[in-house]
Amino acid sequence: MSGSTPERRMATMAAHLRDGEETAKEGLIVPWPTAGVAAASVFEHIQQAPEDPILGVTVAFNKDPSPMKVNLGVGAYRTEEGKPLVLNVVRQAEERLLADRTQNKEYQPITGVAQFNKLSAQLILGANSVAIKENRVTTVQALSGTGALRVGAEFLAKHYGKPVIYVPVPTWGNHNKIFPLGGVPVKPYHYYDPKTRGLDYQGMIDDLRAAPVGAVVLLHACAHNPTGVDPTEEQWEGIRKVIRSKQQLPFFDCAYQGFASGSLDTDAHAVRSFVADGGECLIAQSYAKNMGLYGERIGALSIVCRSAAVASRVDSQLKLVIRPMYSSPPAHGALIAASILGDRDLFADWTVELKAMADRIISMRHQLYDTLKARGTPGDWTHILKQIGMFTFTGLNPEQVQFMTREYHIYMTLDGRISMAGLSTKTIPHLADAINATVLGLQGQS
Ligand code: PGU
Repeated sequence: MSGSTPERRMATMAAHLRDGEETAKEGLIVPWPTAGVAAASVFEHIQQAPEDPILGVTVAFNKDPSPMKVNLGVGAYRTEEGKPLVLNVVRQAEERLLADRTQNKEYQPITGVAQFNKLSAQLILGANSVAIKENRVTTVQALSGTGALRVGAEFLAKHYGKPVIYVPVPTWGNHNKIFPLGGVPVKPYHYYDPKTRGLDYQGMIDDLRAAPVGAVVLLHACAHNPTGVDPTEEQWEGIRKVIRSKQQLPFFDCAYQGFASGSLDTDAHAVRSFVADGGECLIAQSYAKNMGLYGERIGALSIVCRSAAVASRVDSQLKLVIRPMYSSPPAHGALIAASILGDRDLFADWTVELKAMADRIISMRHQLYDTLKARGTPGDWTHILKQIGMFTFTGLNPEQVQFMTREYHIYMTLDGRISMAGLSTKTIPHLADAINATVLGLQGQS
């Protein structure tokens, strides 16, 4: 009893403190991690990972001190001067946002900026879309195209009975990683025919017919990456019929709306034809390329459903996918995109700037083709003219690519893809020299 007087308690505390000091002095408390045990990192076993096949090209490019180097790896638009481009409409939208003192930095809802979602669905499906009018479309803001695909994958893994996705061969390499990590295994379907450097339409149709009923099918909405080969409208019709007859679920990856033809509506044709038949589909949209908002990470995932009631339930479940992944998306890119999409004048100016980017890419195709012809480079290079969108799938093999990088400081992905948007009138002769040399020099060795 007497032990609990305030004096005694103070004395006991002081003794504890002294004990602690003594213990430290005697070296019994030793700062971690030098305490007797081996000082190896708990991460010692970790292997150096390889660079990303696409983004790693930029890493290698940045390290090269050569003044003649050209980066044709990443699909990012460059001006004639080889500089990244910030669209005028984006600058204007940002100025408006900056001047608007009602803007704050609050959290966005889990599904993002509502106005942005509404306008994104309209952009891809059309302002008069019946599905939108019937409230059958649910749209969530996403971390650009990649984020939209990832959220879509996890949603399918959780809620769709046939979580397997068929992807074209070849396809954007990240598809093969995003879907399995999101819980949806990937299977291939024939797409590109190296012999014709065009679409293997029959191979594709046969594979889709052989794929299970209900399988998910990944389709590049336009400007197929990496091949630049798209089905014709007639072929899309054939593809649509097979997919619908087998009750398969189309998942459109739409990263290049406006870049293929220069027209937003023309490039939305395939998606709209699938929505017009009343069936369901998923659509991943990106504003990286068509608004040049690469680093803002702004995109959207839309799921077109049979009824408004289903769409509303789907929306509620998408929130449960997003909340534990990143809680809610960043506001800035969505506000820029919504300002442009929602303003008649900015929208009109955007279409002009977008067309100018698409036209410059097309003119690069002609210039490269003409320059190779003028050099007398062996081979048929008409695919440079025929393929569309940001990329040309040259047909050059990995040894030829490595030769061009080593000898000419031209950086591109090993599959022989070049980003036409990275070329300029100044750099085309250099690229043509490199292609000419590699075709002449290494011919017969591959
Ligand atoms: N889908 C396709 C078909 C793409 O080509 C890309 C970008 C994306 C989605 C993802 O774009 P977001 O930036 O997430 O909206 N592909 C480019 C960019 C570099 C990369 O690999 O991410 C490319 O060079 O292939």
